Amino acid sequence: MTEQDCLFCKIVSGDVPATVVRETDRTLAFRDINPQAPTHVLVVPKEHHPTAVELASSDGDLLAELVREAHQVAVADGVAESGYRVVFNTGPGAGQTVFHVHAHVLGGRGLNWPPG
Ligand code: IU
Repeated sequence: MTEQDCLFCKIVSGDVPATVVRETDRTLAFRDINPQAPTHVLVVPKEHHPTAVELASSDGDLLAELVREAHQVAVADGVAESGYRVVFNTGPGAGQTVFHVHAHVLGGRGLNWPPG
Protein backbone atom coordinates (compact mmCIF):
# COMPACT_ATOMS: atom_id res chain seq x y z
CA MET A 1 0.00 0.00 0.00
CA THR A 2 1.34 3.45 -0.89
CA GLU A 3 0.90 6.48 1.34
CA GLN A 4 -1.55 7.85 -1.26
CA ASP A 5 -3.78 4.83 -0.62
CA CYS A 6 -3.34 4.87 3.15
CA LEU A 7 -6.66 5.13 5.01
CA PHE A 8 -5.17 6.76 8.10
CA CYS A 9 -3.25 9.33 6.00
CA LYS A 10 -6.65 10.21 4.50
CA ILE A 11 -8.16 10.56 7.99
CA VAL A 12 -5.23 12.80 9.02
CA SER A 13 -5.75 14.99 5.92
CA GLY A 14 -9.52 15.13 6.49
CA ASP A 15 -10.34 13.37 3.20
CA VAL A 16 -11.98 10.51 5.17
CA PRO A 17 -14.16 11.52 8.13
CA ALA A 18 -13.48 10.31 11.65
CA THR A 19 -14.60 11.20 15.16
CA VAL A 20 -11.50 12.97 16.44
CA VAL A 21 -11.03 13.05 20.20
CA ARG A 22 -7.54 14.58 20.54
CA GLU A 23 -4.98 16.25 18.30
CA THR A 24 -1.42 17.47 18.74
CA ASP A 25 1.00 18.90 16.19
CA ARG A 26 2.22 15.39 15.39
CA THR A 27 -0.61 13.02 16.40
CA LEU A 28 -4.33 12.44 15.92
CA ALA A 29 -6.68 10.31 18.06
CA PHE A 30 -10.06 9.18 16.71
CA ARG A 31 -12.70 6.60 17.62
CA ASP A 32 -12.40 3.19 16.00
CA ILE A 33 -15.22 2.63 13.49
CA ASN A 34 -15.77 -0.91 14.86
CA PRO A 35 -15.31 -0.51 18.62
CA GLN A 36 -14.33 -3.56 20.68
CA ALA A 37 -14.86 -1.84 24.03
CA PRO A 38 -16.73 1.23 25.32
CA THR A 39 -13.51 3.16 24.82
CA HIS A 40 -11.78 2.17 21.59
CA VAL A 41 -9.67 4.97 20.18
CA LEU A 42 -6.82 4.85 17.67
CA VAL A 43 -3.83 7.17 18.15
CA VAL A 44 -1.76 7.73 15.02
CA PRO A 45 1.20 9.85 14.00
CA LYS A 46 0.31 12.38 11.31
CA GLU A 47 3.39 11.23 9.38
CA HIS A 48 3.11 7.89 7.63
CA HIS A 49 5.02 5.11 9.39
CA PRO A 50 3.99 1.50 8.77
CA THR A 51 4.60 -0.16 12.14
CA ALA A 52 5.48 0.61 15.74
CA VAL A 53 8.88 -1.03 15.36
CA GLU A 54 9.71 1.05 12.27
CA LEU A 55 8.65 4.20 14.14
CA ALA A 56 10.75 3.17 17.15
CA SER A 57 13.79 3.05 14.86
CA SER A 58 13.11 6.23 12.90
CA ASP A 59 11.56 8.52 15.54
CA GLY A 60 11.44 7.15 19.06
CA ASP A 61 10.20 10.48 20.45
CA LEU A 62 7.13 10.27 18.24
CA LEU A 63 6.42 6.70 19.39
CA ALA A 64 6.66 7.91 22.99
CA GLU A 65 4.24 10.72 22.19
CA LEU A 66 1.73 8.15 20.88
CA VAL A 67 1.90 6.35 24.22
CA ARG A 68 1.50 9.59 26.18
CA GLU A 69 -1.47 10.52 24.01
CA ALA A 70 -2.99 7.06 24.59
CA HIS A 71 -2.93 7.88 28.31
CA GLN A 72 -4.54 11.28 27.73
CA VAL A 73 -7.32 9.57 25.75
CA ALA A 74 -7.89 7.19 28.67
CA VAL A 75 -7.99 10.12 31.10
CA ALA A 76 -10.44 12.03 28.89
CA ASP A 77 -12.73 8.98 28.60
CA GLY A 78 -12.59 8.34 32.36
CA VAL A 79 -10.96 4.90 32.09
CA ALA A 80 -7.42 5.69 33.23
CA GLU A 81 -7.99 4.83 36.88
CA SER A 82 -9.74 1.50 36.28
CA GLY A 83 -7.14 0.53 33.69
CA TYR A 84 -6.91 0.39 29.94
CA ARG A 85 -4.97 -1.47 27.28
CA VAL A 86 -2.68 -0.03 24.59
CA VAL A 87 -2.16 -2.40 21.66
CA PHE A 88 0.05 -2.11 18.60
CA ASN A 89 -0.92 -4.96 16.32
CA THR A 90 2.24 -5.55 14.30
CA GLY A 91 2.08 -7.63 11.15
CA PRO A 92 -0.76 -9.52 9.46
CA GLY A 93 -0.48 -12.54 11.78
CA ALA A 94 -1.28 -10.28 14.74
CA GLY A 95 -4.26 -8.73 12.98
CA GLN A 96 -2.69 -5.54 11.63
CA THR A 97 -4.84 -4.51 8.67
CA VAL A 98 -3.88 -0.83 8.30
CA PHE A 99 -0.14 -0.32 7.77
CA HIS A 100 0.01 3.15 9.29
CA VAL A 101 1.07 2.64 12.89
CA HIS A 102 -1.75 3.07 15.40
CA ALA A 103 -2.13 2.52 19.12
CA HIS A 104 -5.46 0.95 20.00
CA VAL A 105 -6.64 2.36 23.35
CA LEU A 106 -9.21 -0.01 24.87
CA GLY A 107 -11.06 0.41 28.13
CA GLY A 108 -14.36 0.73 29.88
CA ARG A 109 -14.91 -3.01 30.41
CA GLY A 110 -13.03 -5.93 31.87
CA LEU A 111 -10.24 -6.98 29.53
CA ASN A 112 -9.24 -10.62 29.44
CA TRP A 113 -5.72 -12.01 29.37
CA PRO A 114 -4.44 -13.62 27.24
CA PRO A 115 -6.09 -11.65 24.44
CA GLY A 116 -7.68 -13.56 21.58
P1 IU B 1 -5.56 -3.10 12.94
O1 IU B 1 -4.72 -3.21 14.23
O2 IU B 1 -4.72 -2.70 11.74
O3 IU B 1 -6.41 -4.30 12.67
O4 IU B 1 -6.58 -1.92 13.24
C1 IU B 1 -7.24 -1.20 12.25
C2 IU B 1 -8.43 -0.60 12.89
O5 IU B 1 -8.93 0.42 12.06
C3 IU B 1 -9.58 -1.59 13.13
O6 IU B 1 -9.87 -1.70 14.51
C4 IU B 1 -10.73 -0.97 12.34
O7 IU B 1 -11.98 -1.11 12.98
C5 IU B 1 -10.30 0.49 12.26
N1 IU B 1 -10.89 1.26 11.18
C6 IU B 1 -11.39 2.53 11.43
O8 IU B 1 -11.38 3.00 12.56
N2 IU B 1 -11.91 3.26 10.40
C7 IU B 1 -11.99 2.76 9.13
O9 IU B 1 -12.47 3.44 8.22
C8 IU B 1 -11.45 1.42 8.91
C9 IU B 1 -10.90 0.72 9.94
I1 IU B 1 -11.51 0.54 7.01
